[in-house]
Amino acid sequence: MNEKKLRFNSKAIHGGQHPDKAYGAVMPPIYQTSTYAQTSPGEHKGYEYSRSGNPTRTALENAVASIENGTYGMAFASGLAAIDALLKLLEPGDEVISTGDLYGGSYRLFKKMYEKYGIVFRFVDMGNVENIAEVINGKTKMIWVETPTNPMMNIIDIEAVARISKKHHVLLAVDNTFATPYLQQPLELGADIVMHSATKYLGGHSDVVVGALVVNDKDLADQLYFIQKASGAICGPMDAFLTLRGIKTLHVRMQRHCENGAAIAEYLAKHPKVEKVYWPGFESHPNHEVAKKQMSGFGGMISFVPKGGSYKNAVKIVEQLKIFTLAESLGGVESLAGHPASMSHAGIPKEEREKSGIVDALIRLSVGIEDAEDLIADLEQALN
Ligand code: P1T
Repeated sequence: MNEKKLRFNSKAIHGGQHPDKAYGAVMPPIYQTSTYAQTSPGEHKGYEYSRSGNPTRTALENAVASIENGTYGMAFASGLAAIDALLKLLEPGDEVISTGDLYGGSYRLFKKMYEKYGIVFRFVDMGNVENIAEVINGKTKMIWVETPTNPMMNIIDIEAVARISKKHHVLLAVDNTFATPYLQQPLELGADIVMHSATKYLGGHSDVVVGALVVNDKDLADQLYFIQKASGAICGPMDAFLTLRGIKTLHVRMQRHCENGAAIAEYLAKHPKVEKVYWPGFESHPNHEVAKKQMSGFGGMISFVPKGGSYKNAVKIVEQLKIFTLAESLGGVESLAGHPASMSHAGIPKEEREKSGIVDALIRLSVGIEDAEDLIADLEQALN
């Protein structure tokens, strides 16, 4: 089977997968082991210690690489552990240009952890890629793009950023958590690295915390495998198994997330008690044309501001929801609601947060795959 030729849905199920060598198990066994017998020092069947490699993790790493149309995959203990590994490619004095609006935990990792090691982060509004040219310089080593952004749903033109990164010989890394490879494949658009919080749509069932990286370049992959082994923030075998099981239904789940997302975005946009809805599927979205070009659908993430909204008012609405669960995270089969200012983005100072539109009244929805009518009825009672 020439895997590269498979279409997405087939890859989600078969990509990088082979029946287990021992008994032909169709799903890779959960190799819950730290170590592997050697017949002589250094002589073994491919695995020596589970920090450097584990067959269940390999199965997940191959699957993620396959669905991202990449060559090398690495799985980590969390999305942030994956970003942390990536940042370890850098040296003191190096600079990173990042999207201004991004997951609060990524921002916190950049500012609170890596700035003290001498890495400089420059946050720019990449809705207009020209803004990158203003800050790029000889010390820039990486461009960090999150698209759609969390939680403002801004869309960044990956191909346009890739032209800039290639011209200046800097790495382009794309956090593909919100879109997933079902909707958007950054490596095909010129990115060097794709990152995932696999905790979200890839896992899909809110039962694991896992991160992943995918690259095509062998040297870059070797450096990242070295960091993965040397720093050790690896994904365990049970979590690898669960994430792999999630990936096998990614395409069918994403289809429904997109349908329900569209229904709810349109419902909210017409609601008299709603001030503003952020969703890239609207023609009025400032980068709708870019979203149409680089994504095959608009996903299930939506943010909105209630009319006359305040912190108190937003909190009251999310407390009233019955089917949407008020919780951190996103991308599972069940619908979740969040209040970015006090939850996912509390790690960003209020002033910075508000510059990118994360006002106190903003509510973020991760639309699940329940019946859209039930979700709409739930929003209706909460808004009223
Ligand atoms: O939670 P973790 O698996 O470590 O992934 C971090 C991360 C990275 N990138 C994006 C775009 C994310 O949304 C996240 C995690 N986000 C949440 C927990 C949240 O509620 O937004």
